[in-house]
Amino acid sequence: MSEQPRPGGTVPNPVIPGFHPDPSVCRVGDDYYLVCSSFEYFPGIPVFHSRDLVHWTQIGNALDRPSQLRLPLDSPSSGGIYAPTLRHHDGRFWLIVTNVSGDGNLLFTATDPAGPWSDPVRLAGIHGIDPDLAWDEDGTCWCTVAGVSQVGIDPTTGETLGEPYRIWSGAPGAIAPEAPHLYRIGEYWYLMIAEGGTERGHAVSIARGPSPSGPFEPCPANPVLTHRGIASPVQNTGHADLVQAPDGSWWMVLLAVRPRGGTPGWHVLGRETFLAPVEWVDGWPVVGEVTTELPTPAWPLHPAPAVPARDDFDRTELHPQWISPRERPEHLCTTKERSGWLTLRAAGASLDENDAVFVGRRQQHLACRARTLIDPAEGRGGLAVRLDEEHHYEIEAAPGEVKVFARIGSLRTEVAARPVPAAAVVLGVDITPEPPRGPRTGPDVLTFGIEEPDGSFTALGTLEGRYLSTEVAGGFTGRVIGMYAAAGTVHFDRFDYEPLPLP
Ligand code: 6LW
Repeated sequence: MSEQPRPGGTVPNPVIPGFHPDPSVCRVGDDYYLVCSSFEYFPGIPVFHSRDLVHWTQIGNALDRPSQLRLPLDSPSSGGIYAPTLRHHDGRFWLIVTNVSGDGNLLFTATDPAGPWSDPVRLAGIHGIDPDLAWDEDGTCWCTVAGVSQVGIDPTTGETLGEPYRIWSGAPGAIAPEAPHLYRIGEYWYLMIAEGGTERGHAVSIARGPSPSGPFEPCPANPVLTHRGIASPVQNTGHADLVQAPDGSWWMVLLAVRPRGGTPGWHVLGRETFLAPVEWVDGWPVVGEVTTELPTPAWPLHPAPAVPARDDFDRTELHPQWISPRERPEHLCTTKERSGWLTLRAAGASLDENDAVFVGRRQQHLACRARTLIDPAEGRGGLAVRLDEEHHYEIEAAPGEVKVFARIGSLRTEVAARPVPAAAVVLGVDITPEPPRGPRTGPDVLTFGIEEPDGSFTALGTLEGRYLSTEVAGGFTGRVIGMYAAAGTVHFDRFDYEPLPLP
């Protein structure tokens, strides 16, 4: 289905909402592909497809086998998979990424970006994060990492062809020169990086030179993008990649956050993928405004088929949106045991544990609601909003009882308890903006409750959203909403996720 562009209209930005940071993009013909970081979650590296740069459909996860993604039980949340680069070269897709929880830099290839992706080639000689791949005119493959340093590699064996050396470090004194991407554009090689750290000081800078290794001359207008100190609903802009559309126009994908509330502002959806137009002036990129709306591009739009609000668990394979911390063995998580239901079997005793059995999807809207029908006859489990092991809220069902729990840092507390008939029960959460109450207003509130047989919602406990924000919890991810097992075996008949209107 295609839609004619609306001249002068806008489309929503972020183009991929929710915890989808460190975007890397490439185009093959009329098709764009994009990947993001996935940290402690399995499967890893969501892969998206688009025909218009605006509407993106998740077509898989690049790392969907344990042989590709090892996340040991003791690996911390916000460890794991950082900052992939996706490129198309020589008829193949190439994906290079760091697993900071043990395996280091890894290279994967595929002929179809939806998968299957190869097993990893290890790059034992490359030690930085945020690896980039670029091929020069002679066919040499250059790997550039945060710092910023570079070395030639043999991408088929992972061997380094020499010693890595420093090529540019961005603004003198700036922290965290990272996220390098190298491009041949016109007569120059361009090296684009992020700097200033992934928080409010985040920025994108660029330099150019005569060869992939420089010497590099910084852009006089650096940083070419930053929202430091700028009044905008979109903050932390950085970690970007460039792509050219078939009509010759240039575009940037980047990460940014949407903080809300009073001071200091809290963001709860993690770092999201935004799109911005780019013009070239005197051989340097000038980035258009990054805000919550984007001028409609000058080509027909191809709206992606919406992910249905309800997952009935009627297919034997889970939709690629579903992710789990560290691993998801079939004996603990399956749709094959009870037809039309997701069955979870407890390992860890609660979401505080690294081996907790949890299957969730990213929260992608500032206001939304989730419902799930759980049969707890053989165990205990529920519906949770998770940031990490130390920051999560949940509503939990056991036969005849429902409880609401909050874990904030080292504190764990039971918020509410209520007897219910010993039968399947619909658990729910409504996430809505916190009503204004001055400078300390938080981002949102989460109301947990149960759906009664007549469809009405009985609230059992309301909790402040700020404690499930990155500004409180730290780390690199965002909220994930889903189902878990805490004891025995629990079955889920369906999961509903719907955006709610913002006031
Ligand atoms: C990533 C780095 C960054 O490796 O955060 O914002 C790190 N940029 O480039 C984790 O996403």
